[in-house]
Amino acid sequence: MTQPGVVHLGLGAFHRAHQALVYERLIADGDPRWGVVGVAMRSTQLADALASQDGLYSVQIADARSVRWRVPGALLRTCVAARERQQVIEAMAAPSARWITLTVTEKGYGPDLAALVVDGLARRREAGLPGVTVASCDNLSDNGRKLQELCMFEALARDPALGAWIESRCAFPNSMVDRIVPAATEAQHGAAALALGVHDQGALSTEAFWEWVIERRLADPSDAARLAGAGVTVVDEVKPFEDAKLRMLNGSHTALAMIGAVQGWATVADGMAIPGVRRFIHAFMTRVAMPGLARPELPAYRDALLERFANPHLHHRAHQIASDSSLKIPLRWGPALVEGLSAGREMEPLALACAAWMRYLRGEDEAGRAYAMSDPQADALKALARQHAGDAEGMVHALLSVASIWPAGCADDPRWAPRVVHWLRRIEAAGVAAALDEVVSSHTTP
Ligand code: CS2
Repeated sequence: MTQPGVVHLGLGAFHRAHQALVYERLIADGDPRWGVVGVAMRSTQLADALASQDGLYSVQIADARSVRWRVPGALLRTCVAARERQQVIEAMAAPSARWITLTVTEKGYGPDLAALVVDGLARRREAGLPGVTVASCDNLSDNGRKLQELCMFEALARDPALGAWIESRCAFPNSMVDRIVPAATEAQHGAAALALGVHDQGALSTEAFWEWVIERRLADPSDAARLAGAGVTVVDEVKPFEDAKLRMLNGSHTALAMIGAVQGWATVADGMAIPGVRRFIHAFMTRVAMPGLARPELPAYRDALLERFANPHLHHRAHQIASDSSLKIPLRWGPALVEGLSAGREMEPLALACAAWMRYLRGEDEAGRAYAMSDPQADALKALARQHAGDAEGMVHALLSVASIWPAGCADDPRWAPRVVHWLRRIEAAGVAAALDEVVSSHTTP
């Protein structure tokens, strides 16, 4: 009988098309301890829809080579943290619980999250239960350590003994997870109905590729071999993998999202079908993201990413990726910018992407169609862009001075700000497509 061994916080599409399949594989391999209690943080609709389907949903796995469907069975039950907080705490404090995993997005890492996790851990301690592995799986660098700090801060404020228990019994590994999973759409529900003959309100679509790299820092060290057996990479140091993913995949994604929103194409695959866009992303990865990365075989990693982005089965909307860009840019572009500046590297593709972000803040594409922005700072950023409309230098200075997004000093850095001004002017004068061609052809390989 499958046991609820994992409490997963963040029941979005990503978890259900990635980790839920790994847990299912572990169960299928004969270890029943990987059943999942799926916790939606706020939204009730999906959690209830999945509950009404006994936790079952379909995943279409498609790329150029094949189209397959899976119906993972690892999700045992669902609940909603905002509605059933007590149930979440009890799930974390159940004797069967061994792991807490999280995909709560960049903006989820605040005191509320820490309070929830620490409530669960405190209950385990009171009940004399063993510690658990608490694995952040969000696109943050050093995600395990960040979560650990957040939880330790909360625990120590409550009771030093609780802090000491968490420190000695629980493990917070860093981890990098990767699989492109677009948000579910009505169209995907329709595709599932056609292929499987069922009405599935949880239907998802993803690519064949997946990767999960986790630090060897687990509450139960014997889990390392189990995870490895299911295809997870267990390593001493996640950083090379995390850096490569954040800068190459996510960094390119954010660039694509900005360019796509401004040019008005709908999905990443639509953009990748335009030769100039594909050449630009190749240049962005090669010239901006790859220098300084330590993941082995970067050119092959880049080429595989270009193929993944071009996968026509994935209807991954540019505007979905563009959401929360003010939180994503510092993680995805910031480190390459800081390192590039200190190494004196040319970073024209990044300067262009940065200018495209500024153009994106106007809120309408090149054909004059308005779009909505989903970003906690949208109003303030749009106001800044509006205030400096028609004044590229003023706009670049104002926007690069937003300290929560850009590295200190870059608004006045003569190697950076004028390059962004240049590309913003080119975008305004000639359009994004022409600017992309210019940045690609201007470069002569050293
Ligand atoms: C994307 C990611 O929406 C986004 O910001 O860049 O969700 C990306 O698809 C995943 O990290 C891929 O593993």
